[in-house]
Amino acid sequence: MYEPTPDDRFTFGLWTVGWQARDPFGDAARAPLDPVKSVHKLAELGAYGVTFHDDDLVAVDSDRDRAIASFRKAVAETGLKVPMATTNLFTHPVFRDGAFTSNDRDVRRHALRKVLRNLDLAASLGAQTYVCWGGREGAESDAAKDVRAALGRYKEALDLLCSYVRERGYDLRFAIEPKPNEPRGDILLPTIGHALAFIGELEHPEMVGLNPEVGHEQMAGLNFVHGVAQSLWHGKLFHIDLNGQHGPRFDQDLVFGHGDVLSAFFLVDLLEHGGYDGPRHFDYKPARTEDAADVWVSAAANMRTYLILREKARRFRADPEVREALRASRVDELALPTLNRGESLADLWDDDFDPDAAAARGYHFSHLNQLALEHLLGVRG
Ligand code: DIG
Ligand code: MN
Ligand code: MN
Repeated sequence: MYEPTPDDRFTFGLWTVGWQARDPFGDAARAPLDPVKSVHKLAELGAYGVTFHDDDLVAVDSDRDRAIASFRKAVAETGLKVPMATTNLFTHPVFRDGAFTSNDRDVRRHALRKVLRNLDLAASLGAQTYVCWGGREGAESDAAKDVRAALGRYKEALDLLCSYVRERGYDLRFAIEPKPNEPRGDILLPTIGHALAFIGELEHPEMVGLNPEVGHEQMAGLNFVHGVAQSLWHGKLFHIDLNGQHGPRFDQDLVFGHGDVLSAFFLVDLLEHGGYDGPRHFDYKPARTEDAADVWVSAAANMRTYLILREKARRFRADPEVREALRASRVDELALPTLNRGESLADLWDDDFDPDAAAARGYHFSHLNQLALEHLLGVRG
């Protein structure tokens, strides 16, 4: 019942299963993983597609043409899609003060060249979304970065990249991925809200949306489901990074559902019933404790957990007692405009409203939330 198929549209970044578990306190715990092997293993597990940074595919100093040819061959053999691509603008020390917003103009020009080159490859592989995670765009001290100028450079970069895609006629849209901190002390465009405001200032805002990541909003102590709902409300949920996180701390990139599982349940409920038809993309890290074989156990766990939560959300929505509880909590009434059709503000004064009587009306949310929890815990539905 919970066996993934390509119809479920699960995708993985090459950098996830390929993570060698190197961290600030320890050397690599796993050997490098050939992208070709990842493509075949993910296909075996039932994935729909694979995504990549330029450097995941073409390791520095490797034979670019050969690496790309073997990746194309593996993707063709397995039938995996490549819905998204992105650029590594964070590993090489040249980006230590950022890429698009480095104080060093030569670095900013180098970053643009690196993205332009990978946009061509992404388009040739059929990608439709190009993610921009500005992990190094930020600062550790306020004196070091003129944030207004940095945002100007960020806008300049996105505007140039959008005009390049338009000139080339690529079927590509950009998705900004917010994150509050790590690796920089403070990253620019730290949350969904900041990124949405920024997009509104661009030359081609219709070409730029969001790639929110579960753990990144939760690192900032924010409600990820609310952030995704607002992204949907703006029509800006172009892509999504699914993983797990235990609240405000370092970026854990846990298997999906292995952090705040109640939030994961409501996230799946929103994605499945809220109008998002994009890939269900996992951007997670197999724990450093896992050996090479268990990397695939963790990859499968992401998809299985999503499918289990999808079925629980379906049963939650179909449960007559839940439907009655939603009505009792007047959740559906929020969809009613506050003014009736044809009414004007003057009509407001005709209300016969007793604030004390209204204040006495309960909302019955405890019962509703307990029903959700019981569906999640498997004692209902
Ligand atoms: C980290 O959450 C970032 C990078 O892995 C990548 O640039 C992006 C793509 O999903 N997520
Ligand atoms: Mn992350
Ligand atoms: Mn991510």
